[in-house]
Amino acid sequence: GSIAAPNTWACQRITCLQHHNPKLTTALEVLEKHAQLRDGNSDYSRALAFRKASCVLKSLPHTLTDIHQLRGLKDIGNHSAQVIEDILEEGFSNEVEEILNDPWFIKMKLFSSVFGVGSAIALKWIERGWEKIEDAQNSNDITSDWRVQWGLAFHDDLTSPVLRQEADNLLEVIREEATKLLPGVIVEIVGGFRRGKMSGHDADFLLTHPDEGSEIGLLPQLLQRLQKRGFLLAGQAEKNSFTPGVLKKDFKLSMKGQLDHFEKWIGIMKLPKSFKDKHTDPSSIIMPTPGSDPIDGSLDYQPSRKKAKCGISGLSPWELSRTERAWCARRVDLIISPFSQYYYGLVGWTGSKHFNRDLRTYSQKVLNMKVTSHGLFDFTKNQSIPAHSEKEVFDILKLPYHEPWQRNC
Ligand code: DCP
Ligand code: MG
Repeated sequence: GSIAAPNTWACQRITCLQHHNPKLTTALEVLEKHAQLRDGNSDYSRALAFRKASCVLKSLPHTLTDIHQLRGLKDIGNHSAQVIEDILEEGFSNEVEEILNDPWFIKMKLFSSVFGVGSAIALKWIERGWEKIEDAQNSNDITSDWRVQWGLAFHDDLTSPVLRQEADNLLEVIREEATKLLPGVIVEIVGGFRRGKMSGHDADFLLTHPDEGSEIGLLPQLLQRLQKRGFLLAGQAEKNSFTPGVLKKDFKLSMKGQLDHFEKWIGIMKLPKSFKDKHTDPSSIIMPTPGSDPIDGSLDYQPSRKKAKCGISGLSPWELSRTERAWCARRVDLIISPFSQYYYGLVGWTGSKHFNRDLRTYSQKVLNMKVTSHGLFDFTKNQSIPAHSEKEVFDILKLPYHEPWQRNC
Protein backbone atom coordinates (compact mmCIF):
# COMPACT_ATOMS: atom_id res chain seq x y z
CA GLY A 1 0.00 0.00 0.00
CA SER A 2 0.94 3.62 -0.26
CA ILE A 3 2.87 5.12 2.64
CA ALA A 4 3.05 8.51 1.03
CA ALA A 5 2.67 11.55 3.23
CA PRO A 6 -0.89 12.88 2.86
CA ASN A 7 0.16 16.51 2.86
CA THR A 8 0.63 17.98 -0.56
CA TRP A 9 2.87 20.86 0.41
CA ALA A 10 6.42 20.61 1.70
CA CYS A 11 5.69 23.45 4.13
CA GLN A 12 2.96 21.27 5.71
CA ARG A 13 5.26 18.31 6.21
CA ILE A 14 7.96 17.66 8.79
CA THR A 15 11.35 17.26 7.16
CA CYS A 16 14.33 16.55 9.40
CA LEU A 17 18.03 16.45 8.58
CA GLN A 18 18.16 12.76 9.42
CA HIS A 19 15.72 10.73 7.38
CA HIS A 20 15.16 7.24 5.98
CA ASN A 21 16.09 7.63 2.33
CA PRO A 22 19.52 9.28 2.03
CA LYS A 23 20.69 7.13 -0.87
CA LEU A 24 17.74 8.16 -3.04
CA THR A 25 17.76 11.81 -2.05
CA THR A 26 21.51 12.13 -2.66
CA ALA A 27 20.99 10.77 -6.18
CA LEU A 28 18.07 13.10 -6.88
CA GLU A 29 20.07 16.05 -5.61
CA VAL A 30 22.86 15.23 -8.07
CA LEU A 31 20.25 15.53 -10.81
CA GLU A 32 18.99 18.76 -9.27
CA LYS A 33 22.51 20.24 -9.20
CA HIS A 34 23.12 19.13 -12.78
CA ALA A 35 19.87 20.78 -13.90
CA GLN A 36 20.76 23.98 -12.02
CA LEU A 37 24.17 24.19 -13.66
CA ARG A 38 22.87 23.30 -17.11
CA ASP A 39 19.83 25.57 -17.14
CA GLY A 40 21.38 28.46 -15.21
CA ASN A 41 19.04 31.17 -13.99
CA SER A 42 16.75 30.93 -16.99
CA ASP A 43 14.80 27.82 -16.04
CA TYR A 44 14.37 26.36 -12.57
CA SER A 45 11.66 23.87 -13.53
CA ARG A 46 13.83 20.79 -14.07
CA ALA A 47 15.90 21.38 -10.95
CA LEU A 48 12.72 22.05 -8.98
CA ALA A 49 11.15 18.76 -10.07
CA PHE A 50 14.10 16.79 -8.63
CA ARG A 51 14.12 18.86 -5.44
CA LYS A 52 10.39 18.25 -4.92
CA ALA A 53 10.82 14.50 -5.31
CA SER A 54 13.81 14.45 -2.98
CA CYS A 55 11.83 16.46 -0.47
CA VAL A 56 8.95 13.95 -0.46
CA LEU A 57 11.38 11.11 0.20
CA LYS A 58 12.92 13.04 3.10
CA SER A 59 9.55 13.29 4.80
CA LEU A 60 8.68 9.60 4.52
CA PRO A 61 8.54 7.78 7.86
CA HIS A 62 10.12 4.63 6.35
CA THR A 63 12.80 3.56 3.93
CA LEU A 64 11.23 3.30 0.50
CA THR A 65 11.38 -0.26 -0.83
CA ASP A 66 8.89 -0.19 -3.68
CA ILE A 67 8.14 2.56 -6.19
CA HIS A 68 4.42 1.81 -5.85
CA GLN A 69 4.54 3.23 -2.35
CA LEU A 70 4.76 6.63 -4.03
CA ARG A 71 1.78 6.12 -6.33
CA GLY A 72 -0.41 9.15 -6.87
CA LEU A 73 1.97 11.70 -5.41
CA LYS A 74 2.07 14.83 -7.54
CA ASP A 75 5.55 15.77 -6.43
CA ILE A 76 7.13 12.66 -7.95
CA GLY A 77 7.55 13.31 -11.67
CA ASN A 78 8.20 10.63 -14.28
CA HIS A 79 11.90 11.33 -14.50
CA SER A 80 12.41 11.16 -10.73
CA ALA A 81 10.26 8.04 -10.51
CA GLN A 82 12.45 6.34 -13.11
CA VAL A 83 15.64 7.17 -11.22
CA ILE A 84 14.13 5.99 -7.93
CA GLU A 85 13.01 2.75 -9.57
CA ASP A 86 16.47 2.14 -11.06
CA ILE A 87 18.13 2.58 -7.68
CA LEU A 88 15.58 0.40 -5.89
CA GLU A 89 16.00 -2.36 -8.48
CA GLU A 90 19.67 -2.13 -9.52
CA GLY A 91 21.20 -0.39 -6.53
CA PHE A 92 22.29 2.53 -8.69
CA SER A 93 21.18 4.86 -11.49
CA ASN A 94 23.16 4.94 -14.71
CA GLU A 95 22.12 8.50 -15.35
CA VAL A 96 23.38 9.66 -11.97
CA GLU A 97 26.66 7.76 -12.32
CA GLU A 98 27.24 9.28 -15.75
CA ILE A 99 26.68 12.78 -14.43
CA LEU A 100 29.05 12.20 -11.52
CA ASN A 101 31.75 11.10 -13.98
CA ASP A 102 31.02 13.81 -16.54
CA PRO A 103 34.09 16.11 -16.80
CA TRP A 104 31.83 19.07 -17.64
CA PHE A 105 29.75 18.53 -14.49
CA ILE A 106 32.86 18.09 -12.35
CA LYS A 107 34.34 21.36 -13.65
CA MET A 108 31.06 23.25 -13.36
CA LYS A 109 30.69 22.14 -9.76
CA LEU A 110 34.29 23.07 -8.98
CA PHE A 111 34.14 26.54 -10.55
CA SER A 112 30.72 27.40 -9.15
CA SER A 113 32.06 26.56 -5.68
CA VAL A 114 33.97 29.87 -5.87
CA PHE A 115 32.22 32.71 -3.99
CA GLY A 116 30.59 34.98 -6.58
CA VAL A 117 30.74 32.45 -9.41
CA GLY A 118 27.47 31.16 -10.85
CA SER A 119 26.82 28.88 -13.77
CA ALA A 120 27.38 31.65 -16.37
CA ILE A 121 30.93 32.47 -15.20
CA ALA A 122 31.75 28.79 -14.61
CA LEU A 123 30.75 28.10 -18.21
CA LYS A 124 33.03 30.89 -19.48
CA TRP A 125 35.96 29.47 -17.56
CA ILE A 126 35.38 26.04 -19.05
CA GLU A 127 35.20 27.59 -22.52
CA ARG A 128 38.63 29.13 -21.89
CA GLY A 129 39.90 25.61 -21.41
CA TRP A 130 40.43 25.95 -17.65
CA GLU A 131 40.34 22.74 -15.67
CA LYS A 132 41.41 23.59 -12.15
CA ILE A 133 40.95 26.40 -9.65
CA GLU A 134 44.65 27.22 -10.16
CA ASP A 135 43.95 28.05 -13.82
CA ALA A 136 41.60 30.82 -12.68
CA GLN A 137 43.92 31.85 -9.83
CA ASN A 138 46.84 32.22 -12.24
CA SER A 139 44.95 34.24 -14.78
CA ASN A 140 45.76 37.96 -14.81
CA ASP A 141 42.62 39.23 -16.40
CA ILE A 142 39.99 37.56 -14.33
CA THR A 143 37.30 39.89 -13.07
CA SER A 144 36.79 43.06 -11.11
CA ASP A 145 34.22 41.36 -8.85
CA TRP A 146 35.62 41.49 -5.32
CA ARG A 147 33.79 38.29 -4.43
CA VAL A 148 35.51 36.32 -7.15
CA GLN A 149 38.94 37.79 -6.31
CA TRP A 150 38.66 36.90 -2.64
CA GLY A 151 36.75 33.71 -3.41
CA LEU A 152 39.60 32.47 -5.59
CA ALA A 153 42.37 33.54 -3.23
CA PHE A 154 40.71 31.87 -0.24
CA HIS A 155 39.03 29.01 -2.10
CA ASP A 156 40.47 26.33 0.22
CA ASP A 157 39.27 28.10 3.37
CA LEU A 158 35.89 28.98 1.91
CA THR A 159 35.11 25.47 0.68
CA SER A 160 35.98 23.86 3.99
CA PRO A 161 32.74 23.71 5.96
CA VAL A 162 32.01 26.33 8.62
CA LEU A 163 31.51 24.43 11.87
CA ARG A 164 28.70 25.04 14.31
CA GLN A 165 31.25 25.83 17.02
CA GLU A 166 32.75 28.57 14.85
CA ALA A 167 29.30 30.06 14.23
CA ASP A 168 28.49 29.90 17.97
CA ASN A 169 31.76 31.62 18.88
CA LEU A 170 31.21 34.30 16.27
CA LEU A 171 27.64 34.79 17.52
CA GLU A 172 29.06 35.70 20.93
CA VAL A 173 31.47 38.22 19.45
CA ILE A 174 28.74 39.85 17.37
CA ARG A 175 26.33 39.89 20.34
CA GLU A 176 28.95 41.42 22.59
CA GLU A 177 29.79 44.22 20.17
CA ALA A 178 26.20 44.83 19.02
CA THR A 179 24.97 45.00 22.64
CA LYS A 180 27.59 47.62 23.49
CA LEU A 181 26.23 49.74 20.67
CA LEU A 182 22.56 49.00 21.17
CA PRO A 183 21.51 47.39 24.47
CA GLY A 184 18.59 45.01 23.99
CA VAL A 185 19.60 44.10 20.43
CA ILE A 186 18.49 40.63 19.34
CA VAL A 187 21.06 38.57 17.43
CA GLU A 188 20.05 35.16 16.05
CA ILE A 189 21.97 32.56 14.08
CA VAL A 190 19.80 31.79 11.07
CA GLY A 191 20.27 29.66 7.93
CA GLY A 192 21.28 26.02 8.17
CA PHE A 193 22.67 26.29 11.72
CA ARG A 194 19.26 27.34 13.02
CA ARG A 195 17.84 24.24 11.33
CA GLY A 196 20.28 22.12 13.33
CA LYS A 197 23.03 21.58 10.77
CA MET A 198 26.47 20.95 12.25
CA SER A 199 28.24 22.67 9.36
CA GLY A 200 27.44 25.02 6.50
CA HIS A 201 28.90 27.03 3.65
CA ASP A 202 28.54 30.25 5.63
CA ALA A 203 27.21 31.69 8.88
CA ASP A 204 24.08 33.86 8.70
CA PHE A 205 23.05 36.29 11.46
CA LEU A 206 19.82 38.23 11.75
CA LEU A 207 19.73 41.33 13.98
CA THR A 208 16.82 43.42 15.20
CA HIS A 209 15.68 45.53 18.15
CA PRO A 210 12.17 45.64 19.72
CA ASP A 211 12.34 49.45 19.66
CA GLU A 212 11.65 49.90 15.96
CA GLY A 213 13.99 52.38 14.32
CA SER A 214 16.77 52.00 16.90
CA GLU A 215 18.42 49.46 14.58
CA ILE A 216 19.07 52.19 12.01
CA GLY A 217 22.78 52.94 11.82
CA LEU A 218 23.76 49.85 13.80
CA LEU A 219 25.38 47.94 10.95
CA PRO A 220 28.13 50.43 9.97
CA GLN A 221 29.08 50.89 13.63
CA LEU A 222 29.11 47.15 14.25
CA LEU A 223 31.30 46.63 11.20
CA GLN A 224 33.68 49.31 12.42
CA ARG A 225 34.03 47.51 15.76
CA LEU A 226 34.53 44.14 14.12
CA GLN A 227 37.05 45.77 11.80
CA LYS A 228 38.95 47.19 14.79
CA ARG A 229 39.07 43.75 16.35
CA GLY A 230 40.50 42.35 13.14
CA PHE A 231 37.57 40.20 12.08
CA LEU A 232 36.84 41.67 8.65
CA LEU A 233 38.56 40.51 5.51
CA ALA A 234 36.35 41.82 2.70
CA GLY A 235 32.71 42.46 2.10
CA GLN A 236 29.98 44.67 0.85
CA ALA A 237 27.25 46.50 2.70
CA GLU A 238 23.83 46.97 1.14
CA LYS A 239 21.32 49.61 2.19
CA ASN A 240 17.76 48.81 3.17
CA SER A 241 15.59 49.12 0.05
CA PHE A 242 12.20 48.22 1.53
CA THR A 243 9.10 50.14 0.56
CA PRO A 244 5.57 49.06 1.61
CA GLY A 245 4.91 48.38 -2.07
CA VAL A 246 7.17 45.32 -2.05
CA LEU A 247 4.64 43.50 0.12
CA LYS A 248 2.19 43.54 -2.79
CA LYS A 249 4.31 43.65 -5.90
CA ASP A 250 5.34 40.61 -7.84
CA PHE A 251 8.17 38.88 -6.02
CA LYS A 252 10.43 38.32 -8.99
CA LEU A 253 9.94 41.79 -10.45
CA SER A 254 10.77 43.58 -7.24
CA MET A 255 13.75 41.44 -6.44
CA LYS A 256 16.08 42.10 -9.38
CA GLY A 257 18.23 39.20 -8.29
CA GLN A 258 18.29 40.32 -4.67
CA LEU A 259 17.15 37.98 -1.94
CA ASP A 260 15.26 40.66 -0.05
CA HIS A 261 15.37 44.37 0.80
CA PHE A 262 17.00 44.22 4.25
CA GLU A 263 20.12 46.20 5.05
CA LYS A 264 22.92 43.67 5.10
CA TRP A 265 26.62 42.93 4.90
CA ILE A 266 27.72 40.08 2.71
CA GLY A 267 31.33 39.29 3.23
CA ILE A 268 34.26 37.25 4.40
CA MET A 269 35.48 37.31 7.98
CA LYS A 270 38.70 36.13 9.59
CA LEU A 271 37.88 33.65 12.31
CA PRO A 272 40.63 32.46 14.66
CA LYS A 273 41.37 28.78 14.07
CA SER A 274 40.75 28.30 17.80
CA PHE A 275 37.05 28.99 17.11
CA LYS A 276 36.79 25.51 15.61
CA ASP A 277 37.40 23.35 18.58
CA LYS A 278 36.17 25.05 21.70
CA HIS A 279 34.03 27.62 23.29
CA THR A 280 36.09 30.78 23.31
CA ASP A 281 35.46 33.72 25.59
CA PRO A 282 34.69 36.41 23.01
CA SER A 283 36.43 39.21 24.90
CA SER A 284 39.63 37.17 25.07
CA ILE A 285 40.04 37.02 21.32
CA ILE A 286 43.11 38.90 20.24
CA MET A 287 43.34 39.20 16.52
CA PRO A 288 46.42 40.75 14.90
CA THR A 289 46.37 44.44 15.81
CA PRO A 290 46.27 46.95 12.97
CA GLY A 291 49.71 48.29 12.20
CA SER A 292 51.71 45.74 14.13
CA ASP A 293 51.18 42.84 11.83
CA PRO A 294 51.37 42.48 8.07
CA ILE A 295 48.08 40.58 8.07
CA ASP A 296 46.17 43.22 9.95
CA GLY A 297 42.49 43.94 10.04
CA SER A 298 42.63 47.26 8.27
CA LEU A 299 41.09 46.05 5.05
CA ASP A 300 38.38 47.98 3.39
CA TYR A 301 35.07 46.31 3.80
CA GLN A 302 33.88 48.42 0.92
CA PRO A 303 35.53 46.69 -2.00
CA SER A 304 37.44 48.65 -4.59
CA ARG A 305 36.71 48.00 -8.21
CA LYS A 306 40.28 47.21 -9.20
CA LYS A 307 42.20 44.23 -7.96
CA ALA A 308 42.12 44.92 -4.24
CA LYS A 309 45.25 45.61 -2.28
CA CYS A 310 44.90 45.03 1.40
CA GLY A 311 45.25 47.76 3.94
CA ILE A 312 48.62 48.61 5.43
CA SER A 313 50.31 45.45 4.25
CA GLY A 314 49.52 46.20 0.62
CA LEU A 315 49.18 42.50 -0.04
CA SER A 316 46.78 41.24 -2.67
CA PRO A 317 44.10 38.77 -1.56
CA TRP A 318 46.23 36.04 -3.09
CA GLU A 319 49.43 37.08 -1.24
CA LEU A 320 47.50 37.41 2.00
CA SER A 321 46.05 33.94 1.63
CA ARG A 322 49.60 32.50 1.30
CA THR A 323 50.89 34.05 4.54
CA GLU A 324 51.28 32.12 7.78
CA ARG A 325 48.07 32.86 9.64
CA ALA A 326 46.14 31.86 12.73
CA TRP A 327 42.77 32.50 11.14
CA CYS A 328 40.48 30.97 8.61
CA ALA A 329 38.46 32.92 6.01
CA ARG A 330 34.73 32.35 6.43
CA ARG A 331 31.66 33.57 4.53
CA VAL A 332 29.37 35.56 6.82
CA ASP A 333 26.07 37.35 6.19
CA LEU A 334 24.79 39.99 8.65
CA ILE A 335 21.17 41.03 8.12
CA ILE A 336 19.35 43.88 9.87
CA SER A 337 15.57 43.68 10.17
CA PRO A 338 13.15 46.29 11.50
CA PHE A 339 11.23 44.63 14.34
CA SER A 340 7.86 44.86 12.55
CA GLN A 341 9.26 42.58 9.81
CA TYR A 342 11.43 40.45 12.07
CA TYR A 343 9.37 37.26 12.37
CA TYR A 344 8.81 37.06 8.63
CA GLY A 345 12.52 37.73 8.18
CA LEU A 346 13.31 35.02 10.70
CA VAL A 347 11.24 32.44 8.80
CA GLY A 348 12.75 33.56 5.47
CA TRP A 349 16.35 33.49 6.67
CA THR A 350 15.88 30.19 8.48
CA GLY A 351 14.85 28.45 5.27
CA SER A 352 15.45 25.99 3.85
CA LYS A 353 15.47 27.54 0.39
CA HIS A 354 12.98 24.95 -0.78
CA PHE A 355 10.82 25.46 2.30
CA ASN A 356 10.62 29.16 1.41
CA ARG A 357 9.85 28.50 -2.21
CA ASP A 358 7.11 26.05 -1.29
CA LEU A 359 5.72 28.45 1.33
CA ARG A 360 5.44 31.21 -1.26
CA THR A 361 3.70 29.01 -3.82
CA TYR A 362 1.37 27.55 -1.19
CA SER A 363 0.42 31.00 0.14
CA GLN A 364 -0.24 32.31 -3.32
CA LYS A 365 -2.23 29.35 -4.64
CA VAL A 366 -4.10 28.22 -1.54
CA LEU A 367 -4.56 31.46 0.40
CA ASN A 368 -4.23 34.23 -2.19
CA MET A 369 -1.55 35.72 0.03
CA LYS A 370 1.95 36.85 -0.77
CA VAL A 371 4.60 36.05 1.83
CA THR A 372 8.17 37.40 1.82
CA SER A 373 10.85 38.06 4.42
CA HIS A 374 9.23 41.46 4.95
CA GLY A 375 5.67 40.47 5.67
CA LEU A 376 2.49 39.03 4.32
CA PHE A 377 -0.10 40.57 2.07
CA ASP A 378 -3.62 39.16 1.97
CA PHE A 379 -5.08 39.95 -1.46
CA THR A 380 -8.57 38.86 -0.42
CA LYS A 381 -8.67 41.39 2.43
CA ASN A 382 -6.39 43.79 0.52
CA GLN A 383 -4.21 44.37 3.58
CA SER A 384 -0.91 43.30 5.09
CA ILE A 385 -0.98 41.19 8.24
CA PRO A 386 1.60 41.67 11.01
CA ALA A 387 3.06 38.78 13.03
CA HIS A 388 4.44 38.99 16.56
CA SER A 389 6.08 35.58 16.72
CA GLU A 390 7.28 32.86 14.37
CA LYS A 391 4.31 30.75 15.46
CA GLU A 392 1.97 33.54 14.39
CA VAL A 393 3.44 33.49 10.88
CA PHE A 394 2.48 29.81 10.66
CA ASP A 395 -0.97 30.49 12.19
CA ILE A 396 -1.73 33.23 9.67
CA LEU A 397 -0.69 30.86 6.91
CA LYS A 398 -2.94 28.13 8.37
CA LEU A 399 0.03 25.81 8.73
CA PRO A 400 0.97 23.57 11.64
CA TYR A 401 3.91 25.15 13.48
CA HIS A 402 7.13 23.33 12.73
CA GLU A 403 10.39 23.94 14.55
CA PRO A 404 13.36 25.16 12.48
CA TRP A 405 14.94 21.68 12.55
CA GLN A 406 11.73 20.33 10.95
CA ARG A 407 12.08 22.65 7.94
CA ASN A 408 14.96 20.83 6.25
CA CYS A 409 13.33 20.16 2.90
N1 DCP B 1 17.56 31.86 1.21
C1 DCP B 1 16.51 31.77 0.30
N2 DCP B 1 16.75 31.78 -1.03
C2 DCP B 1 18.00 31.88 -1.51
C3 DCP B 1 19.08 31.96 -0.62
C4 DCP B 1 18.83 31.95 0.75
O1 DCP B 1 15.37 31.68 0.70
N3 DCP B 1 18.20 31.89 -2.84
C5 DCP B 1 17.27 31.83 2.65
C6 DCP B 1 17.02 30.43 3.08
C7 DCP B 1 18.32 29.98 3.60
C8 DCP B 1 18.88 31.24 4.20
O2 DCP B 1 18.39 32.29 3.39
O3 DCP B 1 18.19 28.95 4.54
C9 DCP B 1 20.37 31.27 4.27
O4 DCP B 1 20.94 31.06 2.98
P1 DCP B 1 22.16 30.10 2.75
O5 DCP B 1 22.49 30.14 1.31
O6 DCP B 1 23.25 30.43 3.70
O7 DCP B 1 21.54 28.66 3.04
P2 DCP B 1 21.70 27.72 4.29
O8 DCP B 1 22.17 28.48 5.47
O9 DCP B 1 20.40 27.02 4.42
O10 DCP B 1 22.78 26.68 3.81
P3 DCP B 1 24.31 26.56 4.29
O11 DCP B 1 24.27 25.74 5.52
O12 DCP B 1 25.04 25.88 3.19
O13 DCP B 1 24.82 27.94 4.53
MG1 MG C 1 23.93 29.60 5.48
